[in-house]
Amino acid sequence: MVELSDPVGREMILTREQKATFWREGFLPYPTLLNADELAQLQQLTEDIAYGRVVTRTDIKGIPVLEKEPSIERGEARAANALDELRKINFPASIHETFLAIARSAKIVDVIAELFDDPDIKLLGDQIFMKPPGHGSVKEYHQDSASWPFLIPQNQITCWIALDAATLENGCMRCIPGSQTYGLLHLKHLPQLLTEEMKAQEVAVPLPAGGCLFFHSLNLHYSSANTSTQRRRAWALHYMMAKSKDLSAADEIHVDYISVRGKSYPGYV
Ligand SMILES: O=C(O)CCC(=O)C(=O)O
Repeated sequence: MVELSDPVGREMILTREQKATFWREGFLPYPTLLNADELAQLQQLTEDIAYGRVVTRTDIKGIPVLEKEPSIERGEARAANALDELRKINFPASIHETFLAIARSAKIVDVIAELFDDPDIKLLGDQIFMKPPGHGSVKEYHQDSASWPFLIPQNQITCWIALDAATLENGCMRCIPGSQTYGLLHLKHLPQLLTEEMKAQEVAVPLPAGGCLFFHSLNLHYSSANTSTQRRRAWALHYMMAKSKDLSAADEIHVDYISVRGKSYPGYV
């Protein structure tokens, strides 16, 4: 159902129910985002980057663009190919124009603007979690805001796009509904919070390739190790309102923020 009451007077993409679900649960599955061409292009690009056919920078502000799986790095696992050695490709939108074009596309940023009720949006960073078959490692429970404690308000939204089908076996996302209302938690307090009772509330979000999950930066989420034979790549794009403040100190490195919709404001990000 299409709603007609967007603040800027255009048709809304999300239903009122979807928007309410996002703010109540802290996440919203959105099973069709990329079309087959976009998906094929992005899958190919991850291969081209891994095999060195597309030459990228080795780092951005000292943060490496390519990160290997720890077990590969330690020589404890062997990957069948260069693609499946990788744990992450950092900052795709800052290293390749195809990623940047999709990061800026209306089909994503209009949804983000609707969720924020704000037309002015910036990309604060992005990464591809590669989760290779067999040795793709766990991503422990965390809140994304813990990586950006210098941003105020702590109100960011990630669009997590499945570049392969994400299943229970290969490490789909798992979220704790409502946990975005807890505020920013210290990592050392998570073991006390994450009791069996709490973990029983976890919602697994399998997605088809090309689908996405929008989630709030304070929502607790997790992905298991990939114990299957199927690769699970996913591109996480982190967005914020252009009227956010950046209090980062010199040792808090981040990429240059990219305006993806609407205006920028002096004194803000
Ligand atoms: O893709 C994953 O396995 C983890 C993603 C994640 O934790 C994030 O995007 O914050």
